[in-house]
Amino acid sequence: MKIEKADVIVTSPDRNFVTLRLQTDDGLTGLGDGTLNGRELAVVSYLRDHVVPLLIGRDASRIEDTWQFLYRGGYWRRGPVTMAAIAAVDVALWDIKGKAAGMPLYQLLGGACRTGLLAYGHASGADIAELTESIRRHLEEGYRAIRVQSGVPGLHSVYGVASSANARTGSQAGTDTRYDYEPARRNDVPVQETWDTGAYLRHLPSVFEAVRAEFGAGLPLLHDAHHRLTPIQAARLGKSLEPYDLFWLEDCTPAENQEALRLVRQHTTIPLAIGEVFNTIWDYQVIVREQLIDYVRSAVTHAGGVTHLRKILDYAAQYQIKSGMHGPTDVSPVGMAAALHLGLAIHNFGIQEYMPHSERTSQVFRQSCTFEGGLLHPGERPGIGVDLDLDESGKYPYQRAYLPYNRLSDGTIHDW
Ligand code: GCO
Ligand code: MG
Repeated sequence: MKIEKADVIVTSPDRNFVTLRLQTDDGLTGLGDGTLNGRELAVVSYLRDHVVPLLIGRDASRIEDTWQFLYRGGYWRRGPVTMAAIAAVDVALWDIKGKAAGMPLYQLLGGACRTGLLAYGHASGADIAELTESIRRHLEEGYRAIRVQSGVPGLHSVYGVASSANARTGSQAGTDTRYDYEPARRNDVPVQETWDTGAYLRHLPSVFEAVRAEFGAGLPLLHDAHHRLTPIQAARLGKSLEPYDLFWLEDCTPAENQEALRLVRQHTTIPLAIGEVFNTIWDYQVIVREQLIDYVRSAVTHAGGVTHLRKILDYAAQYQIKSGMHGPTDVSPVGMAAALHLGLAIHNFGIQEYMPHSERTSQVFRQSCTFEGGLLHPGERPGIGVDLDLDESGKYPYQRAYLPYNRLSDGTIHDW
């Protein structure tokens, strides 16, 4: 089973996706996601110029060996571009192995540990009334856990609050009013936004107070602070949200300083989720060993594929830390499918972020996953269960798109 052909496909059905398609001499194909939002073409070049030439002729069944070859053999380790490229190869090889075995990937990983994966959806609102409406719609669609992001008085736009009112409250994938939660307006040059941490910290507890009053004590609620806080600010936020019993507080500080979380932990019992921008097990070394987090946020796509993320999650399992894989629409349907297979097979699954892809995206990537009763399932097709329609993908050329960035009122650039 030798790799005979490797194509890197860039398509933009509403947003950019980078997909590696491997083909073996016995006619099997495998897909892997290497999408890195806003830096997509760096992964394309890494794959096309430096990885694809090494793949041709390799034994497609040797997944671990190929992973080690690309990671150790490349000299330059880690980093989002490298690890997204390795992830694309890894997932494509798992897809091929599943097809060769005639089994869905989760069976190769040990079989299902549960019937489906609890998913959280993204509610948001410029104010409490809009937010309430958005949460209600998500509940109607079957979500059993909800991420809550709110506008802040005095700030024009806030990360995580969908940019159009339609998108915030009209939901349902596949309709024009689809909730494209993309937290921020993507643009061919980064849009500048204004940020005020004090206003945010003062406002947020009242949002959760209102949501709990409306929806009761039992609904799992999550929140993403998107790396904006200092350790002591994060500690304060955690304490002030404790009465509202959050499922997690995500990315409270820019966590490349892993030690910052010691300080946060000293002050609050709020569960912490970290790691969507991490890409290797080394990024988790301190925070897992010292039990400074409760959920691992890495996506298969950004953390070296199924092979590497499984190792991170097995390490985390020793400390009762669970998965909370990143799943915004910038993870492609291929990356999402891989995540669902992994989530089904590991014991320490926690929750899965879920934001349905657009109708156009789903025409390019034919998916077999289902979302029923609040639970995701990857389906039973051999491999990861996603097909790429090459004719459709060819209709949507790459479009440069950047996330926005923040400045404080005095002009200082702030963390994302
Ligand atoms: C999330 C993330 C995303 C990121 C986006 C950046 O928790 O879903 O924070 O919204 O901002 O994936 O590419
Ligand atoms: Mg996040």
